[in-house]
Amino acid sequence: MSSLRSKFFDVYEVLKSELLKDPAFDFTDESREWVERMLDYNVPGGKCNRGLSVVDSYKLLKEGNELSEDEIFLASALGWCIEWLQAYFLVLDDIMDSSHTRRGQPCWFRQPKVGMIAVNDGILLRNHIGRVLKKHFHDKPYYVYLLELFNEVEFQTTCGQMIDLITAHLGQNDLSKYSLDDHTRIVEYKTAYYSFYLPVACALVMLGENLDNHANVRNILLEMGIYFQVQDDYLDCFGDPTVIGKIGTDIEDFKCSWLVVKALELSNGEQKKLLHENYGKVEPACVAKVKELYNTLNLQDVYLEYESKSYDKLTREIEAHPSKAVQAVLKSFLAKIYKRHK
Ligand code: GPP
Ligand code: MG
Ligand code: MG
Ligand code: MG
Repeated sequence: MSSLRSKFFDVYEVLKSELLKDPAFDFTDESREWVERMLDYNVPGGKCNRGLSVVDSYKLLKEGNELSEDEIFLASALGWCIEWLQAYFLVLDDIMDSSHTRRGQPCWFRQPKVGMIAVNDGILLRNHIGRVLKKHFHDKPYYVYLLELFNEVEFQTTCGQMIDLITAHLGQNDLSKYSLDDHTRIVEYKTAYYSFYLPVACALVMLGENLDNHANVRNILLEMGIYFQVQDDYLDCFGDPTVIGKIGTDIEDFKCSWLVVKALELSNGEQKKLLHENYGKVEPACVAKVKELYNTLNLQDVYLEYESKSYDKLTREIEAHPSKAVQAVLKSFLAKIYKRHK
């Protein structure tokens, strides 16, 4: 696996240099240098779980057959398309969430001389995906299915992001309106499709599979994605910023986070009043009061229980799948995120 990993990272350099050769950047060295710096800053610095999962899943689905160099390259290139998609979402999400840091460095839009140019950089990152797919997959019989898949998943994520953002308005009107159903709908769309379904769907498409025949796999991956975003919401408040690489902003941003939904469920009248008065405010004293209430309500224990229950349920569902190869794909994905701290 480790050589697959190092080959995966080599493919980043190949794709980057192809994209930088675009005639659009022939006019000025500054433009090419800008794009290179923007890519290096935003694309490869994360855990690359999504991208690597395309290669891992493809290999597991091939059930022990050695992968050719060509297959490794193509699966890696698809994995990088997901990492490009993720970079595009994160650059824009950090602006929308007024975040400060990402992957242990300032958010791209907070870099001197970047600012709102980051919006255009986000669009450029998205456009790069189509160019990579065209260059490396144009002659494949499954090319059109890949395009449809990336388009559909981008649409789902954008809808999830919209609901995430406008639900904050609902909470501003009346915080007690936040429910677990709202939360689940938001996170299925904004996170689960692109982070969990997409990598496995890419591997299946490359193998010539019809995705309509894999609804069961999709549903398990979506459930895993919901669990992953609950972890993200938890780490936003209780994670160590030096480990997760970002400073949480969910309380300040009035987000319909899993933690506030649980807090509302467990609060008495007085505690609800405290939440109503302090949630969604940027003042550090208000944020501290919300965090103090989360501690009083023992949300850390509530989360630990949720985590082990979700793990057991997902494991049972995975083990009920008829294919051992598919089980291996899903289990390897679950193992990557179970009890994560970053
Ligand atoms: C994660 O939400 C969801 C995304 C990054 C998708 C963004 C989609 C767009 C169309 C821009 P989050 O805000 O909780 O993530 P993080 O905690 O990493 O900021
Ligand atoms: Mg965010
Ligand atoms: Mg967000
Ligand atoms: Mg978050």
